[in-house]
Amino acid sequence: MVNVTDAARAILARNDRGGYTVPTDGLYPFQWNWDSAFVSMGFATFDIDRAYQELERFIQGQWNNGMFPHIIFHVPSDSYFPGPDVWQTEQCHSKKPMTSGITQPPVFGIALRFLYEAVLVTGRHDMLERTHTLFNAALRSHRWWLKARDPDKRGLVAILHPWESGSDNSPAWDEALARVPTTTKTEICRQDTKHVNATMRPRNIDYQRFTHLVEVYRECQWDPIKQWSHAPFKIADVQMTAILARATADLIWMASQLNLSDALEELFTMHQLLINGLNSRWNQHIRGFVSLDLISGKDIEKPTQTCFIPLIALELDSYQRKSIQEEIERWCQGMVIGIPTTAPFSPDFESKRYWRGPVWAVINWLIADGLRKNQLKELAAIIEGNTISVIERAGFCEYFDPITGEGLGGNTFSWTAAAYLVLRR
Ligand code: 9YW
Repeated sequence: MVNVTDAARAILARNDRGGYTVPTDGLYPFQWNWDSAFVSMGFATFDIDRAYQELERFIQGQWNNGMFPHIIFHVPSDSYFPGPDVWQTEQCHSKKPMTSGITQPPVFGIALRFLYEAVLVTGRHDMLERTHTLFNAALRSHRWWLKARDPDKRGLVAILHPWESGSDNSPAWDEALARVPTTTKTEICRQDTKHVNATMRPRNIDYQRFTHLVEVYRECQWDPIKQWSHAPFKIADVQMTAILARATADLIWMASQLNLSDALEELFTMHQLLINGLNSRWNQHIRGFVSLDLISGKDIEKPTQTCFIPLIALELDSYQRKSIQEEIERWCQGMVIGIPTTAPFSPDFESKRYWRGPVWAVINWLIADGLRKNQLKELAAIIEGNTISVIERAGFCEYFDPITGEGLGGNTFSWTAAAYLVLRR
């Protein structure tokens, strides 16, 4: 029998395109933002140089204004829509590589600390310059987040496109997305449904709205100020804010390790702002944290995994801890594997459709980490154990049906392999 750890490493090797990793063959042929951060942590469990390289190739795509784009198109490929011809972002960065025009969750700072901790264990002294370069890129990107996506200083950063959340068709975005027109000037040539069954993917009408949003921001020439005022979709997202807050805490740790006192002060201020923002989003009824629709002014009370992600950044009080523990256990009742990305008792739940129910290994990784941080170690261990065993049974799939445990979407997925390597340590 093949050793599963070896198989996970083999997936990363197979998806390696020379220093960067594609999420999977065919379906996603470029370097994705948060995928790469998770993947670098997977590499760090056995090859620290390759782990650094992953982040180094990624920052080649950083924009002049500091933004980390969601996709870096290192080499051309026509097997993905929308490609560079649709985004047209050339003026925003120094020519090559081409990139998309939106961002994704800033796991980068979390990964950087993970990698640097691995460096400290090996006692290598030759990684300092490389670490400084990555730290500076991360700091610039955090400054971009605060300036471009929280201009009103709420302590909550906003997404302007569902793709930015990384949970593209989550029910959390339904109401806000329904206000976005379906009209597009671009011909939509979906490639994803050539690789994966359409019933497991976002719907065509979602793609029309996704494309409409791209066109609006392209017309703003990707200027963050214009985008902010023209955005037809604007959500202060607790998942994004929590990842940014945690990454900021990890950069604070990095800055103290590297003796960067100037950066420390700035990072402390940033961190406090985000923690205050997140704390203000606790919702008693949902028993979790809720995002805010900045256009309607309404709280988004949909039970999705985003409600639990703030655990990675916050220290909960005992009431919140108990509520979240009970809520996660309730969501997992009767499931072969948790945690579903939409509560099974919700009318929006679909066990096979992408971010509307299926279990994602990296989401479990984040939530388990947040549970540990909040002294809920037993529940964390159960979630980690279940994630490991579903991967061992079903393979390195993109996501899993919580009711049956079946592996779905693309297979041979890099971040699922990385999650396995990190959780199995
Ligand atoms: C897309 C690569 C990406 C992930 C996202 C996931 C999906 C589709 O695949 O996005 O076209 O960008 O929703 O979180 O980064 O694995």
